[in-house]
Amino acid sequence: MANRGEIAVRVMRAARELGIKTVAVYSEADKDALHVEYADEAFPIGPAPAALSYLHIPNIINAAVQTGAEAIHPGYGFLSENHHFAEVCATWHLTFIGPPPAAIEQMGVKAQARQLMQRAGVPVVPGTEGPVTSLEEARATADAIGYPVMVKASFGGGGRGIRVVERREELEEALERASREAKSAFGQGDVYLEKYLHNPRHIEIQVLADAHGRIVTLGERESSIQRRRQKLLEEAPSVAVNEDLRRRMSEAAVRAAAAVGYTSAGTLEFLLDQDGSFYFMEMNTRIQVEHPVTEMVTGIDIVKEQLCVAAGYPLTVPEGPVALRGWSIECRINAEDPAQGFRPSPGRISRWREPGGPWVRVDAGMREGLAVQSFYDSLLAKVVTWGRDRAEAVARMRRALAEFEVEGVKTTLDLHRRLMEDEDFQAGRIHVNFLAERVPGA
Ligand code: MV4
Repeated sequence: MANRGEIAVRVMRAARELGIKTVAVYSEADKDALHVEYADEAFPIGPAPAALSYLHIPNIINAAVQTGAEAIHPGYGFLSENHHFAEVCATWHLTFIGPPPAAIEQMGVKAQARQLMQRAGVPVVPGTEGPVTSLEEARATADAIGYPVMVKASFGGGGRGIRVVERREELEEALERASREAKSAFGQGDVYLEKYLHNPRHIEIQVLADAHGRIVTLGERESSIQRRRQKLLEEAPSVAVNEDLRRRMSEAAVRAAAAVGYTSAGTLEFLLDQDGSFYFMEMNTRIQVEHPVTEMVTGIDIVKEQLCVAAGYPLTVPEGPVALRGWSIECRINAEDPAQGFRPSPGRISRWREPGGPWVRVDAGMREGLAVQSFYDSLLAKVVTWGRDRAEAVARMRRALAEFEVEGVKTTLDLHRRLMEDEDFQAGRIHVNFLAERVPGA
């Protein structure tokens, strides 16, 4: 398991259910961590900084070779979307539990992915075909689609290298600055144009594909509650998606996966406009943090499917459309201080009491007495609830959040408690700028 925290424990739980032995890797800072304790075996991979441990490919490969591991699960973040790492695993006859390296590479460059999707018949936001080649082309495209337009870095993603251009006279300067920023941030200055969508929703489709040609979709998740492209709360299904829209988005997701010869779990991220149009944003070629809400409404263990597919077995998902039942919500409990612009809040956990009871799942990587490291991302745990409908899932989340006690670090717990009381949230009236409108600095 080439990762740490809650996802490492979660993946090893699936492995254990399948009778697969597990090896945890850990940096010096994580020697007392939960995932180390949970594994059948643990192997040190270096000092605290991620670059010298969880991102250091030779140490990860060495841990696998020394322990006789047959396969590596990358989790999310770290090396999970590094196609070079997937190739190195293959070189060392280690099965990479994820998609083929080529699929990771093709979806990694945003502008290239966009072109690929257009050819696969997946709707993309109207804009330039590929990177902007001249000011004239940019002007012509912007005039055709209408202002405001968005300038995006080809090698960007996750919200970096993006700017909105309200009027024609601002275009030239915006292009120059966006390209300069992209060059310094991503080493590549290519930018492309898109029509700006006002307050869209972030809707994503979970895909599972095996090596025997089968691609299935597991419905949608809505991840609109974000700040600076960091998701905070996700749910499945979405109030904005009906049967017909779900079918059309799922069919587009299958075409996208087929276009890159996808296998394992993957997610197509779309922007859903207020008029019901949807557009490809990016494809995540990894298991996502928010996968549990899909598991709750489908009864499918996505990680177990990944393990089966990686071992060459067909998907165990039954034939036919996957039935969705009830509603599920996930709240990410991060060691951040929303009152201080979500600044990371490291420290020692002096009190940790998780919620429980009917239809409450807590995927945690922390426990009382452990220190929250500033070396890694701030996610401590995910609280996931299921209800027969959205109102019950919200009420259950309200009760679970009230039970959850964390002391020693500031967390997003209170923010989620406030969200459960928010009338617009309760009515499902959410979009990607929802949090920015309510929390200063979000
Ligand atoms: C957009 C958009 C509106 N119109 N593109 C932000 C990160 C990048 N991956 C895509 N993002 C957006 N692209 C067009 N043409 C609004 C956003 C956006 C957003 C998208 C998904 C989730 C959260 C977001 C927060 C702010 C803006």
